[in-house]
Amino acid sequence: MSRLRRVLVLGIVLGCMGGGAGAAAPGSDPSVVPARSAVPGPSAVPGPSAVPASPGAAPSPIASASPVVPALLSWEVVGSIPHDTEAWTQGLLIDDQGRLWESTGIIGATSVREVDRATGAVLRQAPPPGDEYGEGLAMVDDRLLQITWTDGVALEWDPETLRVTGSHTYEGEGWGLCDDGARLVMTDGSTALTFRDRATFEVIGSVEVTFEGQPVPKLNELECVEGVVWSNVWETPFILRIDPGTGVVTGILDMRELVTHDPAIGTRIGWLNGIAWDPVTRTFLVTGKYWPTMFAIRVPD
Ligand SMILES: [Ca+2]
Repeated sequence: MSRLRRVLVLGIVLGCMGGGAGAAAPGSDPSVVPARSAVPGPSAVPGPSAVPASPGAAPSPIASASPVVPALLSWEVVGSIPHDTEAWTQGLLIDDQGRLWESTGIIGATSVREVDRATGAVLRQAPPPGDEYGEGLAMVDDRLLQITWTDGVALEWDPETLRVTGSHTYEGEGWGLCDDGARLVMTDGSTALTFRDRATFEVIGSVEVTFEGQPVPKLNELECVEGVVWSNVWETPFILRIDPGTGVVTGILDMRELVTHDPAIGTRIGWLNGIAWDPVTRTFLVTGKYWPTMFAIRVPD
């Protein structure tokens, strides 16, 4: 295994398991601060320093079978727009009318908002009906569906009025959500992609996601693109390309360069979250929690 591949494997499979989803920033009070609002410093970003000097010191991430080796995907920045640095980004999508939608989290700061694709300005936004903690967002036909972290409710929003018009309940946590046109794909902080009925939100299946044979925890914001699922991984600067039929990670976008691209990124938090696919330009729009910038990214086929 090359040095770079070892960095990525450790970062994805091992490094991101180290802090725990409930790890709070030093000095913070986890009883007060929501666990996922913890703000780790930039030094926590997995990097070359995470590689043990001695190869023998590293736990072997290789499974006994012959796992698929994910491709290290190339990417380039082809544009950027400002991003609201008060937005704890949980969901990002571009609908079939070309509108950009974002879901933000944190109790009291949760919203569903339409964002101007040219300027990054928030055009419209609305809070949830209660103190829900917003998470992933999907456009299902003519409604926006926003899941919540531990509230056990998926809110249905009318995108024209930005009013909540219905809801579904579910067991467990809600993290990321996308609609592949036939079913919803959801994450809950575990290693699973859960598939749900688009109309009833009932569970219709699931698959465990593996990176070189190892389960990947903390799968986060999602994007369904042409039969493939792209996923952020909480507390990492990586995006995974997942085959939803097998759960196998087939590719990885190493976006550490983006985290350090703008000095403002990382002053509050460096973690990447938010992926929106634009089928017209065939580019992704990506950002992070509290990031000052959204980047348009082209990933060659
Ligand atoms: Ca998305």
